[in-house]
Amino acid sequence: NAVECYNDVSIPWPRRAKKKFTVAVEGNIGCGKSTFLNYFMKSSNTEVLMEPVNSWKSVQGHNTLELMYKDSQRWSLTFQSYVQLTMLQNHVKKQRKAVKMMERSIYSAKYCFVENLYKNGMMPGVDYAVLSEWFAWMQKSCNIGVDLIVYLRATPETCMDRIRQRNRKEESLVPLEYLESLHELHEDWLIHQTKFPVPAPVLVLEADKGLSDLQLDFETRREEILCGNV
Ligand code: DCP
Repeated sequence: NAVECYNDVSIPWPRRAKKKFTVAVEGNIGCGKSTFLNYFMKSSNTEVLMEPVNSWKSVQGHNTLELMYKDSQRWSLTFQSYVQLTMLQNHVKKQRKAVKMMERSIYSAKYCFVENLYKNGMMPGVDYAVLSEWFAWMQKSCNIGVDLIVYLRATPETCMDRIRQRNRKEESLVPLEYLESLHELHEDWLIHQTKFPVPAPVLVLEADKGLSDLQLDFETRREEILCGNV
């Protein structure tokens, strides 16, 4: 199958590259996913699906991201159900190139973000139950497979600095504790692998580094990232 073929280094690269491969790029808010994706966007065999954050800010004129941060009890379900829809659209989107790279996935939306909101009392139990039912159904019924997860692992403090620097108005209300809680959920899911199923092998990149050092890592690990030889 496609994954085995990508892992089989005895097959010459151009032939391996003809098989389809999906990479999900995960990590906390502000960890540098966009930088990573912009870097790999230059590879001719790779198509990049950036997170549809702009569409979340304008759903028929409604800024659902802002609503969620302003009153999470009221608007988390609205926001996260729209995130789930746009993620699903990206998962099932027809892949034209050998490698499809996605910013986040339907998995981190559920296992990290929805879980965080619920566990910290920002999402009512009934909303969590409805999202969970949808998620379980989509897992059974839709093609949401991922072949590799790249985890950009940064400390919550680094993420906070980067969020402040980029100054996205909706995120002015994000406290450090929110990032700490999200960090723990990413760690539980992708490093300790105790809490939720991990849908693919995980490649970890330490993302506290400065941009030029990080780009060196991107280059060194390029073959693993694009071929799945973790
Ligand atoms: N978000 C959320 N729930 C999700 C997905 C995202 O609440 N299921 C929020 C968190 C951020 C915003 O949406 O406020 C953008 O999320 P990302 O962390 O995915 O994207 P960034 O642009 O912050 O990524 P990076 O800085 O790593 O490039």
